[in-house]
Order: sequence, then structure tokens, then C-alpha cells
Amino acid sequence: MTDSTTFPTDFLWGGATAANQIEGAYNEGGKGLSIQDVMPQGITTPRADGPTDDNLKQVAIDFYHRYAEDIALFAEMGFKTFRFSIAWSRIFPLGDETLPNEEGLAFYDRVIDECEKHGIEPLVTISHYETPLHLADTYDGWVNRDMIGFYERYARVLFARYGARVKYWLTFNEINSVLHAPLMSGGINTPKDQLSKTDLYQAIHNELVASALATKAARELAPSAQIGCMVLAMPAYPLSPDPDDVMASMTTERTNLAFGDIHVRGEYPGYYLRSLRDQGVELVITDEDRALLKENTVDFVSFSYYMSVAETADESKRVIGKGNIMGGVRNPTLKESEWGWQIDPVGLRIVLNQFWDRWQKPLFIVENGLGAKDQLVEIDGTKTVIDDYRIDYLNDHLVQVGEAITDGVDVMGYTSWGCIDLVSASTAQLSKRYGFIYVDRNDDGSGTLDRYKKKSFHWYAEVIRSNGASL
Ligand code: BGP
Repeated sequence: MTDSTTFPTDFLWGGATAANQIEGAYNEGGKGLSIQDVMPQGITTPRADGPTDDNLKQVAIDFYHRYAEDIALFAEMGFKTFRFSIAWSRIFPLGDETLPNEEGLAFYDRVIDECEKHGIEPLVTISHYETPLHLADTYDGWVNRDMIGFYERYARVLFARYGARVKYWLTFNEINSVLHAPLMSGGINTPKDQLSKTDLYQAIHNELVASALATKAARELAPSAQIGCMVLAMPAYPLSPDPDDVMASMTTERTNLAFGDIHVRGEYPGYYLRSLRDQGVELVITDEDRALLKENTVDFVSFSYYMSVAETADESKRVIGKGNIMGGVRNPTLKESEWGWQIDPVGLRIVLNQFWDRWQKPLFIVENGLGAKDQLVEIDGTKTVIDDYRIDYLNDHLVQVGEAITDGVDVMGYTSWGCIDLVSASTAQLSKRYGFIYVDRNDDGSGTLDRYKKKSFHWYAEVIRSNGASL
């Protein structure tokens, strides 16, 4: 990249994590269980009845005790922002009680203290795949409308406690993923193949209303806060120029775009209502719900971007590839990661332009990165990982972010996913690594938990220092 003025001077460079994937201490500090505590194998295997020792998230990377050391390393890279989530079950161990757990609140005070010490702006996800287990077991998660009130109470506690210190908030991680991973994303215990469409879309509606109520609460309790929605972005290109393929691609993309449309425009789009009708789904939507959605739209749109897929109307050509939670039809023009996620840097520019054209709201890329198996090596007495593959992936994507900014897109920032190695959401393993910082912990739970800087650590530090000119 030649133009050093491409990235705005206040561009929020940083990294992203989620509580259940880094904190560990799953039963410390008064924390209750979350659905992650019964998902030892990630999203591929049915849940367990209770916590099991084989769940790497019980310790994860021990951020709960090592947060100061880790945030200092982020500061060394020059992070302007750090995205983390608050574990709902640390604040409300069961989820439906009236008073919060002070020890849980105090932990995030300390995390925010550390961020402030280093001039790092916290970016907080209120709910990142961490529904309290009691809410899943007693209410079947978001299928039940009572969840709206529990979430609102939780969000209000957060805004009251941290609202003066945290500017950027995301209501739900990848809110559209509930369509594909109802337990992890929605705390819904009913197995996906037995979940009725009506229950699924009612759960989505309940989350959307809760998201609007959180925005409303923030306006009251934290007037300087900026509230964003967060969607899993995955372009679905037509597999061919056949108009039927183009229409199929549009229909698939709309399953994701609907979530941004509703958060930004405050109402259900016609195509979404039609799709509900076509599926025979009748939702309970009150006039008050409609008013809440309309009056409490978001300040910005954030999203994860890892890959794109293709789409076709021709069933015989629907070769399904792997991918982030939803996956899709394989695109023969693209390479893929070790986990079959197809790598498409230009897709990020396409998504940024599409979202900007559609919503005219500032955009925040809050997840992007390459999961890979890393090899720890020793060079001149220092342990490190030579992760050129990760540097290449991130560099190629960030070049496209620069292109989008040059196209006129308003991009607020970029937080690379798993800036420190963490437990993978889909596989629940540590060997799928994303970090700039290697954590010595293996899939069998062995390891010292020591941290080592990878080659990409120094690369990213220079990207941030030069504000993207080094790309
Ligand atoms: C997103 C999730 C993250 C993260 C990431 C990478 O869907 O928001 O929690 O895990 O994907 O996925 P994985 O860990 O499965 O490689």
C-alpha cells in the first residue's frame, strides 16, 4: 500500500476475543455455568449434561488471572482497542435472579482499568455465545420471551457500571448465527432438527427486541456510548451468471443482510416477511416490539468476516464446502484454510462496499483472521512461531480494507480475531490458532500457559505504528 493517508488517523486497530474462549476460571468468582461449560467438543457434538474435565474452556488460556500480562502485550503491539465479551454468567450466575454478582462485576472493572492504563479503548460484546446454562435449561433460551427481560436487566447493569468508561458496545455476537447454531448462539436446547421454524424465528425476534432494548437502555444510562449490531458476514456469490443463480445468491445473502436491515432501519424488510410467510411461520410481534425496533436503531454495524461462499439454484451443482458456522457452496476459484474455509480478501472489500451502500452507517470489522496449526520454534534462544501464512492472510485482507476506505466506505476499525491464541468456537480445541501471541497449551490440556510473540506480533505492531502504510 503506497498511500499512508488511507486509514483515518483515529482508526481503531486492535484485536478481538470472547470470555468463554479465553478466561477459564469457569467456576471461580461466583460465576455460574454457561452453555459453553457443557459444550466440550464445540458445535459438532451434542452437549453434555454438566461440566466435564475434557472441556478446554474450563481453563482456556487463563485470561481471568493473566489479563494484565496479556493486555500489556496488546499495548506493546500498539492496540487502540481491545474487544472482549462479558460472561453473562459472571454477572448473573443463573440469569434470572434480580441482583448481580459483585465479584463478577469487579473482574471487568479490573480488565477495563488495565485497558485504560495503556490507553486502549474497550470494545465490549454483551453476549458472545455465553447464555447462562440455567436460562437454556429452564426457558429453552431465546425461544422464550422472558429472555428479553433477563437480557435487558443484565445490559442495564453493564451500562450503569461501565457506561462512563466503555464507549463501544455490541449487543449480540454474530446474531444471525442462531439460524445455524441454536444452542451456542441462542441457548436453545431443542436439537436443531426438532426445532420448529416458528420457535426459531420467534427466538430471533426476541433477540432483536432485546438488542433494541439494550440500545434504549444505553441512551438513558450511558449517553456517550455507541451501540453496534454484530453479524456474521459471508458473501454468497452466484456460481454462474445464470439469473437463477444470481437470485439464489441474493436470497442466501438476505438471510444475513436481514439482521443488519432490522438493526439499521428498525423494521422487518418485505423479503424477510415474505420468507416467513412462505415457511408458514407466524410470529408474535407486539406493537410495542415494532416501536422498540423502530426507535432504537444502532449507531454502527460491526461484523465478522473470514470467508465467502458461492450459491446456485442448480441442486446438482451444490457442492457444499466447510465454513464458519454456516458454510455454503464451494467456490472453485478460491484456496482454503486447513479447516476448509475459503480465503477471499477481495470479498472483504465487497462486503464493506455492500454494507456501506445499503446502510450508510460506520462499519467496524470486529473479527477476521486465519486459524492455523502453529509450530513453536526456538531462534537465538527465543521461542516464536514463523507464521508467514497468517501475515499473508491478514495483510491481503487489510489491503482490501484500505481499498474500501479509498472507495469512500466509512470504516471505524479492525480487530483481528483471536489476537492471542484461544479455544476455537467450532472445534473447542486450542490447536486451531489465530493469535499474534502463542499460548503454550495443547488440545490434551498440557502446557505451561506461557505466552510467546509470533512473527506476526512484530508485523502487526508495525502495521499499527505506520497506520497501515506498511501493508
Ligand atoms: C466466529 C466467532 C468466534 C470465533 C471465530 C472463529 O464465528 O464469533 O467466537 O471462534 O468465529 O471460529 P473458530 O473458533 O471456529 O475457528
